[in-house]
Amino acid sequence: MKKQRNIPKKNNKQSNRPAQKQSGRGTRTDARSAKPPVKKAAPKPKKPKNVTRADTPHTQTIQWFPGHMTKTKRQIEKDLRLVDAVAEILDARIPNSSRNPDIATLTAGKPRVILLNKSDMADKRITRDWISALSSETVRVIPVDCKSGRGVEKFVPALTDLLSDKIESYRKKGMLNPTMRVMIVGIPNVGKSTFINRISKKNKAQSADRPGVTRGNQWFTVARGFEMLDTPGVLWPKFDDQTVGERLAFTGAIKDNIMDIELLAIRLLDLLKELKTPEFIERYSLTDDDLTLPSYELLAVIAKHRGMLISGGEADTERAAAAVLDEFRAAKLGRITLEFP
Ligand SMILES: Nc1nc2c(ncn2[C@@H]2O[C@H](COP(=O)(O)OP(=O)(O)OP(=O)(O)O)[C@@H](O)[C@H]2O)c(=O)[nH]1
Ligand SMILES: [Mg+2]
Repeated sequence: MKKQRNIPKKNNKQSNRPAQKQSGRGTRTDARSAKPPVKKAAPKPKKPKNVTRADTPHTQTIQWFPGHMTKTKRQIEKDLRLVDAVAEILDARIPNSSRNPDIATLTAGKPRVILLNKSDMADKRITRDWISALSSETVRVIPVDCKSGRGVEKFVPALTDLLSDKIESYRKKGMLNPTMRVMIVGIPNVGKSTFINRISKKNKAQSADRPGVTRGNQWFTVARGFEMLDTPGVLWPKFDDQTVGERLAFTGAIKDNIMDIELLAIRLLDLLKELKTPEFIERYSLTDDDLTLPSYELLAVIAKHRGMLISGGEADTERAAAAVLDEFRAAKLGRITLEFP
């Protein structure tokens, strides 16, 4: 019978407990000097008044590595000894940027299945190229669409094949039906919990369309002989290449409210203008001339075409920015892959 259960209580408790303060109680001599300085949350970047987007650079530094991600990394490291394999979920639209280098290193010794998720929103041909590029003797690559379930059925056979030697050695030791444990890892919002729900045909793992939903490691029995560990999405402390941060932001792996959404949409429009997908052109009723405009002007055109205006009839570019991002994330502007192998 399929059921949900928690891992050895000790681990689970640790993963849900708020991080303990290293206050050094007993050794502290001066309470004031020992107190860490109160950190104010960084204010959301705002467009300065009387300065137009034409005058300002259109890039922003994107970084999102809250404390719970450090905690998750530690927990992943701890739980690795309990698992036989790792399923790394990548976003098929950005297979390179959605690969967390820290987690890849951390889990390097384990047999691995890579799931190229959200393949329903990616370019089919480029996904095929990625499958060839990422596959190897010890790594199986499967394109999946966890929203509809397409491709998910290939996971258990691929894993069984990958772990055949291990399963055989368990059987030789007298374990006729050994349980294989798999850790699911990936960046925030990539579809880890949705995958678990799909494969178990139950809706026990909490999922939603925003990054940072899962907050602790949790075990699920998903199929005969398989248990899976859902983990919270993890990023890394610094993106050396800011295009990586941007692509993660475009696809919804980074919390929107820490970014300037208008700047982000302008950068996305830089790409969409080049790609010129029919869906993009038709959806915003764009002319050839519109496509030659600087992206901050194009955003205003889109706002006007959509009737998004503020008092005085000016374009509401902030609303338009949110719409462009939402619609890109829902593949309403076409099946777009941003990275090639
Ligand atoms: N179109 C599409 N949407 C998907 C797919 N897989 C997941 N989603 C959606 O992506 C969103 C995020 O899914 P989750 O399963 O919560 O993602 P997660 O990786 O568990 O996220 P965190 O727990 O925040 O790290 C949800 O709205 C899902 O419906 C897919 O293959 N295609
Ligand atoms: Mg989740």
